Amino acid sequence: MTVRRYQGNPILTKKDVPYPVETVHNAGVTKFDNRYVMLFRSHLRSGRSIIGIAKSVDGYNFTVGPEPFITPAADGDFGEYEEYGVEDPRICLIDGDYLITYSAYSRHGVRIGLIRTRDFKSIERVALITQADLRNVVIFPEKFNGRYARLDRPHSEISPWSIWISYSTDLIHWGDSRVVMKPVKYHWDEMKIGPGATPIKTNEGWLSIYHGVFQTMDGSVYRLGVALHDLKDPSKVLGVADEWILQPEAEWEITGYVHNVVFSCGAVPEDDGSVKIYWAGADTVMCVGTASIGGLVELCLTKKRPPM
Ligand code: BMA
Repeated sequence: MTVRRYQGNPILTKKDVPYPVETVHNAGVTKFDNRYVMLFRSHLRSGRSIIGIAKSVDGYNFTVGPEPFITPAADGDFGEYEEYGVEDPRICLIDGDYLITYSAYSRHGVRIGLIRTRDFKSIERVALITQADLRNVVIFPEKFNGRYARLDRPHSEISPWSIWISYSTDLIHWGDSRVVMKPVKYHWDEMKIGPGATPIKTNEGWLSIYHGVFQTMDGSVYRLGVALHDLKDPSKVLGVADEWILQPEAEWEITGYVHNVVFSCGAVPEDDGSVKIYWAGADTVMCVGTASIGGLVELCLTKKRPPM
């Protein structure tokens, strides 16, 4: 088995949240101050989303903070573009700053906001870093020739839901974009793909955990897969594993708010060569499992499907 599910799943549900929410899902996770920090999305009864915070010593048992961590801004540009809610945070630690990318929803569409924190107490809204109809942005935790790099996921009818790379010198203005990976026809990820967790550095390359979607008579099935990007030039994809690494199987993955979904926004590499992968089951609860980083890299390099 590629990913070993934790026996105590689900690890976080709405019952663990001390304010009224309907779901706990799509969480970014990182380590800060000897703790695991999880930023998780919750649906309110209005149908709009906010982001909460939970902390853990072991990465499995989390305690939720008393207040939400990110709620839509009240005014200004952020207020206008977050009117319908904030969703799906990813966390990147770079040069001592924790960068949080999240989906900002409004009547103008969905775009990505960037928040910076150093202490997970106060936050600074840096910029809205994409135009509308672009989601799933993960920033690499290192710069390349002085530039930040990110994987993002624009969509067009001609080239649906593909993964692109973009660069920036200031985290605000992004460009030099190019497509790096596309869904493959009649394959588990044939309908959509999108970046999931912040890429993980390995000796062989940057390991990227992404989601892929397959359309069935019973709706979409969301699964997780892995790809490996070149260490020095992350626009180069060295391999994409042909097989998924995780699919909806547990009861809380196959039923819930949106059935048949496993969706990841975060993974934490450990010193022993394993990685804790966090995913939401059915857009309703948070789960965790472990995998061998070396094993995932090997899958990308030895059992490949073409990147495009
Ligand atoms: C995607 C996004 C995610 C969600 C997933 C499964 O398009 O909306 O936030 O988890 O669908 O419903």
